[in-house]
Amino acid sequence: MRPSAASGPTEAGTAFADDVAYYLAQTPRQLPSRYLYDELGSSLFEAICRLPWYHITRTEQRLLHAHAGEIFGRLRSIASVVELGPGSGEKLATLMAARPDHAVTVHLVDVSPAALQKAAAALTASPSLSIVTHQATYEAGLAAIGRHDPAMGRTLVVFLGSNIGNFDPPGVDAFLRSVRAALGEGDALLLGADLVKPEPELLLAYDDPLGVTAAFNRNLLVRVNRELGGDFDVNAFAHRAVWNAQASRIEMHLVSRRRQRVQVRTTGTDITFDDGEPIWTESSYKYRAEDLSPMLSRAGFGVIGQWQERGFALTLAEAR
Ligand code: AVJ
Repeated sequence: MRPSAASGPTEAGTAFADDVAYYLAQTPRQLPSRYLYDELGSSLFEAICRLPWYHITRTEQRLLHAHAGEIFGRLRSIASVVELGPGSGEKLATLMAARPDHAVTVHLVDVSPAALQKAAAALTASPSLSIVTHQATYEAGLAAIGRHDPAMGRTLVVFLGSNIGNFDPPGVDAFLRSVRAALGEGDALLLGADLVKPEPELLLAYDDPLGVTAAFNRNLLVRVNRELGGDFDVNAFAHRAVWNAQASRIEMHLVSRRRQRVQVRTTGTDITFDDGEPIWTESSYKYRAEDLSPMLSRAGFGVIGQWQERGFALTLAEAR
């Protein structure tokens, strides 16, 4: 079936400008990680997923392949699957290979049109799936799906790749509650979460020897220059990944290599960076497997299955 678009962008361009103006003026200076995924950024992220030092994607793919049948077996009559942030669509394709025989509607929710297109294309190979794309934030997408298809039967929300790691702890609670609020009792959530592991392993995954993650990070400045008329000297900012053990997160920064002035025309930004001053571009939280169940139950979910491999956990939880 052809994918159809149920919702479009809402002033995406001005949101970017507003966020850049706001977050660059904070102490410490920041840029939100959701803007890493323009077309080039999405391609660079896909390259990251193939790096020998970045295990999340492959490990999760193996877990999905091995346990998809069991996952559907533990859920009764799933009529809709909603994936938040589908990326390339490969993970969902693996999961859906084990789907029940009856018709299933797949909703893909992502802010990136490039990602939606790719994911929809990866799933069109399965002729019995109806695919609906929603170019929207997770929350707006979930709300739209509720309105779009009120009598859709049981729903499985899929949130994979440790995308949850981008939320800070209060954000996780708010996010999981909003997912729960969009669901009814007996609906479910499949969550992929990367686990705490030795620091050298974590650092290699976020500062790889090929420099792909560095390119992914610095592309944010390329995007600001292109879309907002910025004059960032991209070579004058270095990629840095640090493990913040206390907060249990990897942080990505772009560190100014010298004292320098940067202007962004559209946002009226005019700032001077000190030598060594960072822009904080991403947090990637890592979990302990035993923390996931309490985190889910605070939001109204009960864990009904968990599968682990190589420092990664796939958790299936039911709305209660
Ligand atoms: C897509 C947010 C799960 O945090 O591992 C990869 C993004 N950043 N390398 C992650 C990312 C740097 C990724 N997530």
